[in-house]
Amino acid sequence: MGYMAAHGLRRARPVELVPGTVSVITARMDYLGAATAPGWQAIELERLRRPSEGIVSVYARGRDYHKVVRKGLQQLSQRIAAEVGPFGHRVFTDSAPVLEVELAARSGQGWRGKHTLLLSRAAGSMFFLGEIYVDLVLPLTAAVTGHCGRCTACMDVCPTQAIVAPYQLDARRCISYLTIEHAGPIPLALRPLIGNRIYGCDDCQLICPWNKFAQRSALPDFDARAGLVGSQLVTLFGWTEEEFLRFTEGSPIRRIGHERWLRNVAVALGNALRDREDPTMRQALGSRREHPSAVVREHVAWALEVSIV
Ligand code: B12
Ligand code: SF4
Ligand code: SF4
Repeated sequence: MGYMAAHGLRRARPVELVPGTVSVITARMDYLGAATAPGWQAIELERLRRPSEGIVSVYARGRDYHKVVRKGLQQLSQRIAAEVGPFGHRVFTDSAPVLEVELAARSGQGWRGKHTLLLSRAAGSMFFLGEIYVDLVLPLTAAVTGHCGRCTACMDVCPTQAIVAPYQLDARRCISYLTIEHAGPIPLALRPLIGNRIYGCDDCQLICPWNKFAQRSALPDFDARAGLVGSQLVTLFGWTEEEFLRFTEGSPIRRIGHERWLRNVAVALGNALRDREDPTMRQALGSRREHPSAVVREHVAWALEVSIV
């Protein structure tokens, strides 16, 4: 994530990113799939207790949000242009040096929860953020007050204790960082804490009481794809590179590539074996012992070793 330091204060100064920017329109897009069951938080927490199942975090089970949010923001820009005439603008979502949570908080989309994500009374936190930088003078919307109160549930539940203080995250400990952004070996001390989370992590949001108000998306884009929910680790570990690319086409998961995918699933298999001996899992791991990637080989060896103890 070196890009954050590289961009420095440009991240906090919209006009340096897009000259001529006068206002920023912020937006949220809810991403729970339309078919999400009532009581979904408990259902998701239950998955964590099934070590042989691989968990892909909720936001990544459908289509890549970058495309979906950008398209929505472009449509919104066109509608604004139809009302006010042509205007200078650029849309962003997680694609540029933009402090999205801070902008959303300052413009009243919600408040920053202690887990650092944006949280709203009307929609919890299960949404993406996006912005339109515009050269129009717009009336400012006011920030809202926070409603975390004395709650610390997200801090307490975090498996790696990555939320080191309220509103402060040590990304190096966050499972989302470790399984998605981080290249190379996952630190040994953190591997057992990752459990069966193979892409991202939702724990701090699953436990948050405000997420009972999380909204379902009206778009089919965020419907969960077959294979990404409820699959066994052994099946996911068996995907060839070609299958990985096919099953993750148009999904944000594709970005991590097959090697990191195998690394993550190997960690989860090691954790499952630690919970209960299983010849099928051991066999699956064994089949990748000679994988061309040193990172995969090392994680496979760790997974096979750790369980013998
Ligand atoms: C880097 C990043 C990560 C990192 C670090 C996360 C973090 N909390 O910082 C990792 C990989 C860990 C991560 C994980 C996740 N992420 Co992320 N991530 C980002 C990204 C690209 C940048 C965030 C960032 O800048 N962090 C750095 C810190 C320092 O900045 P900050 O916390 O925003 O706020 C500080 C500054 O604003 C500063 N500040 C305030 N005013 C000013 C003024 C000046 C002048 C300066 C210098 C600073 C400053 O003070 C604040 C407090 O320290 C954003 C998209 C974006 N471009 O913003 C998505 C984003 C935050 N992530 C998102 C999501 C969904 C997730 C996950 C839930 C995914 C998952 N399920 O696995 C997890 C949640 C983990 C968590 N509890 O945060 C969404 C959040 C939506 C929401 N409801 O808030 C975003 C907004 C992407 C999007 N477009 O929707 N993410
Ligand atoms: S996403 Fe997971 S690891 Fe990261 S802060 Fe939240 S609970 Fe902790
Ligand atoms: S779990 Fe509690 S402290 Fe954390 S964001 Fe939600 S309300 Fe705030």
